[in-house]
Amino acid sequence: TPAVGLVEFRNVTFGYPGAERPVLDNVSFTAEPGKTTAIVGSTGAGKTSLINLIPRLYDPQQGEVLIDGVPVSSLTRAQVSSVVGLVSQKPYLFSGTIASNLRFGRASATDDDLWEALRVAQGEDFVRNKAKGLDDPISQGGTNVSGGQRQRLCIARALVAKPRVYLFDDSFSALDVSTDARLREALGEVTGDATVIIVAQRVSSITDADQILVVDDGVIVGRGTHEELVERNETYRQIVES
Ligand code: DGT
Ligand code: MG
Repeated sequence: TPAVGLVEFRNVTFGYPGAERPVLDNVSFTAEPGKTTAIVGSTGAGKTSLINLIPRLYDPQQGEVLIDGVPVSSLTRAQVSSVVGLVSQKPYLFSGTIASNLRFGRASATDDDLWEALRVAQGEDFVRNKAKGLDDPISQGGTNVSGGQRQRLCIARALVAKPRVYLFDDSFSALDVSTDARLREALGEVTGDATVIIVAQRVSSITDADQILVVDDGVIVGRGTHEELVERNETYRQIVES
């Protein structure tokens, strides 16, 4: 059955193996299809740890992460990956070509699909300027393209896979403000009824999110819209002002 992509955390507590204290403490929230959930918080707050639990990079010690009511712990990583597209904070490209990197996980994608994903990810121009276009070589780790280009290729890769759940971990930080704004607008048009979860350093890029979760030291200390949080959440106000 095709997944809808409703993501739910139920009282999730998680600590890294061998660490003394958990990095996430009793986290509960729901991220709905067709909506954007943003996660903000200072460095080390636990944002990456939180979203990495969704594709099962780690499993929580307590509580449950569910997709469409099914605990992800009952699914294989491959099954979760067919529903969830993670653009990680350290975007990774492997040795090959631009096309092979973009097709990772969806070998059947056509060149048109790749160009469409690049258009949305604001990577179309720089790929067109490459001597071999989509067939231009990428070195191991993507060291022959810039950090911002790496980010855009990894965003495009996620778009090519057309997941039900998009996870963007600080994926727009290397983009200038106007590119960020254009990308977010194009993204809104193509993600449609998928579930979008965005970890953001730059609050200005997520003020229009349907729901914002404020994470501090592994705990959700606030949730609401930008307007609501500015009004009543001190931690959020500090992040906005910083
Ligand atoms: P950021 O990306 O700098 O804004 O920070 P967050 O909010 O993404 O924080 P996160 O989840 O990377 O780290 C939360 C805490 O967990 C922090 O004290 C560092 C620790 N931590 C992160 N990754 C690992 C890991 O792989 N192993 C261990 N033992 N600790 C980790
Ligand atoms: Mg992080």
